[in-house]
Amino acid sequence: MSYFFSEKEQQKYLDDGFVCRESQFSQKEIISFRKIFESTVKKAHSISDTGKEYFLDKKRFVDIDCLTLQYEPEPHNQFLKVIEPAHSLNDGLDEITSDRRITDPIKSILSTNEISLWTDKLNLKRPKVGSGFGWHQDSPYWVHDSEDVESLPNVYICLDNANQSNGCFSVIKGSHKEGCLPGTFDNSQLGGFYTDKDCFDIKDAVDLEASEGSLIFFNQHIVHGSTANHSDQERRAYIVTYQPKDRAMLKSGKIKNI
Ligand SMILES: O=C(O)CCC(=O)C(=O)O
Repeated sequence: MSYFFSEKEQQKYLDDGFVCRESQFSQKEIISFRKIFESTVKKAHSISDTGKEYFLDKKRFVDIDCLTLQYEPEPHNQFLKVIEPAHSLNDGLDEITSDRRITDPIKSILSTNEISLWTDKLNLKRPKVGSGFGWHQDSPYWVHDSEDVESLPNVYICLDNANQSNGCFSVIKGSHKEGCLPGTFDNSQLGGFYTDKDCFDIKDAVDLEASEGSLIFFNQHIVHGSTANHSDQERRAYIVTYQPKDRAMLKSGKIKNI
């Protein structure tokens, strides 16, 4: 069985900057993924005290070697928001990052049969406390570390049903075509990483409501974000970014061929 993009999907990815494939994993697989996700979160909490804590725009971060833990803003700053790179805490994630339902479409996007990992993150967005992600592109975060920012496609793996009330993933359709866009200038520390609102049309926003086990493949230049989780439902996601084989990963500089 192979899962490469059809010509239609390939064209949609080029035109829109994203492709969604609904319900790619069984209920049994989703339950197993969630167990891996939660055991990774537990591990992150257990080592958090050993790291170096710092604050950017009042947001709390902890670095432990190559790992970065990002916490929710106050008053919820004991809740984790993002763990990156997550695989460094749990080998169980390798089962997911090497699954052909994920890697075949990535190979279609990169037009190569051999790929490696760039980075991977667990986004927790817990019920009632999970904050949103402002409109941004990933490429400006990576452009100084990657020699080839054009070759860093992402996949967003839905671990829960995602809709507007729990803060589903949203994209600005077609915004990937402009490459790296200017950031905002608001004198904050992280403002430069949020995309200047004059550089895209909010009318092109698409809320990607998707069921658990769905996969959203998206371009590293697409403007994306999501709102807070106001519901009592989980909205967990695992986002993995790939590149052609034999290339160093973002944080560790090591190579992890898939
Ligand atoms: O999890 C989300 O809804 C958005 C995540 C995101 O924008 C990111 O990790 O770059």
